[in-house]
Amino acid sequence: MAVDADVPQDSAGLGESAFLKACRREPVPHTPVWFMRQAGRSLPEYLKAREGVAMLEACARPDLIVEITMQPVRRYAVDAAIFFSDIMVPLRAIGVDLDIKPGVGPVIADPIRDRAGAARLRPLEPGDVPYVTEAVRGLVGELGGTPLIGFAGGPFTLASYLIEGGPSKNHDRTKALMYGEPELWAELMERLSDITIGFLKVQVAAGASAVQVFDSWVGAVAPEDYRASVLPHTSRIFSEVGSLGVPRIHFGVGTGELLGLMGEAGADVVGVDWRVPLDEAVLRVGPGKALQGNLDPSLLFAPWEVIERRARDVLERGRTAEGHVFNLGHGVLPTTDPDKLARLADLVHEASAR
Ligand code: 1CP
Repeated sequence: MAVDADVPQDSAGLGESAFLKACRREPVPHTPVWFMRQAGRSLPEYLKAREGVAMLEACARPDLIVEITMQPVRRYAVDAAIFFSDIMVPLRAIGVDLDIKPGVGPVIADPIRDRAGAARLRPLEPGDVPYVTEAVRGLVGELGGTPLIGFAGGPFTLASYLIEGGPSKNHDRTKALMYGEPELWAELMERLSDITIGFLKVQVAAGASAVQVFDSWVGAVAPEDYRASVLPHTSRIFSEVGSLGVPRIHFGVGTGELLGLMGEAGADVVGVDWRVPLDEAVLRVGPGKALQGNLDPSLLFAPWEVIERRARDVLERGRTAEGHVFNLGHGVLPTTDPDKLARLADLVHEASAR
């Protein structure tokens, strides 16, 4: 049979992975599991790899990206790897003056609050992030049959860092701009969406098997404002990324009241934090979607019996979804014991084996 040069050959058997099958709502041998922020400060080997290397510098070094992405895959029986980078990396790559400060997070030198600021946000080209392409290619070779998830920030969350100038509790300047200057807001969201689309395309072109959009802080917005001021942009992101043919995951924190709208945005999988039980989330998101989640990350500090009981409950409720990817409801907290995560990944596999 002739081989179409444009169709990637799946020699590693990725199409058979439980993670990709669950994203596509196909039958799985067991519920797949991975952990948001599975690489990072909870791992001693991560702290060692990062010694004397600033966060943004690490994100620009293919050798470190590959090593740090692989660390949790070596430790845990996870069904997917997540590319080690940060949502701010593409913004830095197009020239925004920002840093990721230890113990703080992203800090912007000159916050963006007007037209001239927005105009600085040009689209991302593959040539802006050659280290991402190189690292993804290297990872795909090392990972074999384990899929690699590429990711980018959602437009509201990126806008919040750029407008506030750093991490924010209430996102008040961001929402003031959204309410008060709708045209400038729309322009900002357009430009950030283009950057997100560009960053996801680079990762998929280099071999990532799925993508996740982290609109982590969008839960700060009321449903009617989400519909008017965020959804059109997120919908465009998922529509443009849809042509790449990989599953698309959409995640935010505190989004219980937005789950239906997030379902409408067009991703294949909707991430759910720990505040809404998965069987209730199924009803809110609506048909035709897989769900990802949703054990409270703080549960990892409870005795094992409690973790086990709650993880089994998540699996049970997840059975009502058309597809379920087990995860935490948000990222692994830095003081989490890695041995508990290892045990949790094993438990998910054992307890869900079909
Ligand atoms: O020095 C360090 O170790 C810095 C800590 C750190 C790490 C390990 C930051 C700074 N970013 C990251 C990596 C990272 N960031 C990953 C890959 C790791 C993995 O999942 O295995 C991912 C997916 C992100 C994405 C990210 N960055 C998000 C969305 C995910 C989420 O947790 O909601 C957000 C909001 C950021 C911003 C950011 N970068 C770093 C921090 C501490 C923060 C949050 C700051 C805040 O509270 O606002």
